Amino acid sequence: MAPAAKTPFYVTTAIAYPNGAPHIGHAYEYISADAIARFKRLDGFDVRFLTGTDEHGQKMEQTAAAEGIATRALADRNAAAFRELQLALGSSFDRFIRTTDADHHVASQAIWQRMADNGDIYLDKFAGWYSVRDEAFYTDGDLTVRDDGTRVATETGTPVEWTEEESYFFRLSAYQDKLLAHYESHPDFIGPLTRRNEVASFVRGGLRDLSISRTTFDWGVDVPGDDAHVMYVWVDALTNYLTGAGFPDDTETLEKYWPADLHIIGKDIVRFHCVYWPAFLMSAGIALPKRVFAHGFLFNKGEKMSKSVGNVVDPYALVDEYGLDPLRYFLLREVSYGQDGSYSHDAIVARINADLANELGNLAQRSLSMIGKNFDHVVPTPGEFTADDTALLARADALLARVRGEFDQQALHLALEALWEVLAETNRYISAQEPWKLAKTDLDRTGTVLWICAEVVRIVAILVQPVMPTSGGTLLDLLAIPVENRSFDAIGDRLAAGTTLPAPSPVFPRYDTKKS
Ligand code: ME8
Repeated sequence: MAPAAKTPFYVTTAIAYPNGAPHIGHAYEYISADAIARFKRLDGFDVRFLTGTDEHGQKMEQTAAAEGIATRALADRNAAAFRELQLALGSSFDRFIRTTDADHHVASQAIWQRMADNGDIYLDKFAGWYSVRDEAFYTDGDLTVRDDGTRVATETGTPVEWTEEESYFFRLSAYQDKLLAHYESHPDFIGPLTRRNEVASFVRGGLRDLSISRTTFDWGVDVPGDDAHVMYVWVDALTNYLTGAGFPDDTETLEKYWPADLHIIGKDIVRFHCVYWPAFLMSAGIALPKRVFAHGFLFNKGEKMSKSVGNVVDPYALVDEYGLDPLRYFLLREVSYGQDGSYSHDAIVARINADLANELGNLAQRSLSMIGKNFDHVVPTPGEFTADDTALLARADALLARVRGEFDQQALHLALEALWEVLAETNRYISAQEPWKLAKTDLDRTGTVLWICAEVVRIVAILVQPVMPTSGGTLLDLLAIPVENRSFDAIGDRLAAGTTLPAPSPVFPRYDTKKS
């Protein structure tokens, strides 16, 4: 029988503005989305993972002008930096899309044309406030007037400028009821719940038509049939998710991966993804993504990162200092995914030493070196199980379902918590069983205890791979698990007695605090 086709799973990140260097907030988003993509692959899905850069708009044009270089040159330089960072973070993306890619222009014009054909686009005059930093329009009610008379967007603190120009408008106002009905009938469309409630109450407050083209600059996608206009950057930016799934012409890819299963974004761009994007898609007659999940913001010791405060941390510096897998683990374990979180040297070191070096590293090292010493590096055959043995194994066996459930809700921190609860239990077990003493009196029982510990390490190592791909793999190497037996469908295969193991070496060194 031919193997059943895998179920597709299409996951995306936001595409970053490459007007500057990537920062730790971007790194956080990439690491979390990558963990989800890897999890789904290991769980048997046909994953497509899209990420990239959002290169059009006034902000890019102004930044390039300030640097005295061509906008294209700025985009090329920084898009490369974003791509490189992802590779350095171990991101397993399938495509790095740049909105300057030719197929993306085709896709953006195609969705525009469909919205126009549906009667949702009209030409009028725009007069209002625009924030270049946010690439967003604001009404008077969204603004705060400073003492010096300048206006800033209240939510983001960015300056706005008065703009008057001919513009195409999208009939967003016509979608209020349809959007509310969609949120109602698809309770999982927006996560976490707090974001869903915020969006719904914003939409209930009424929607104004949206200006979707500009004439005062030309760094963007041309509006079909009217070269005097380029699209508002968010129209083309959001469309990247469709381009990445083959829209409009690669129908085979499109049928497979669209609608997207999950858009991972930060909390500041929820409105664009949960109001504008679904309205554009409804207008164009295209299915809506199944879920949009907004993660929180990352702060440096509780403070917002900013160039003026001088606390912007280069993600490469963190990787160099702590190692990639420990950094990935820290960010996903320490911060409740969906909420804001903070990082600091002390918090990272605490996690490295307590969770990685002690709970996981020590357990593996102790069990494997005792197998080395007492069983000549050959996995012992377990004897009859006691009630404690059976209970511990049952907890480890229940992990896959539990961790899968948490990943399906994007509760990445709870998935890791579940793994570490079982590790803590296993450490209590090994302390209680005292195999180092048993080895002097009862080698059979010693073998059973060590087999159980090694078996728990195997299960946890398989499940931790999405978060720590390299270290998870090293642990599985130490257990001599063949590469083809490292996906989740192999979790139920027990550790094979009689297998010869390589000499163990520590996978998670302690962070030496004296070093810093
Ligand atoms: O918003 N902590 O690009 P961007 C966590 N081009 N996440 C953060 C963060 C922080 N301190 N700062 C930013 C854009 N982010 C648009 C997206 S999508 C069609 C277009 C997140 O470079 C932010 O929330 O400003 C967003 O998800 C991503 O980084 C890119 O932000």
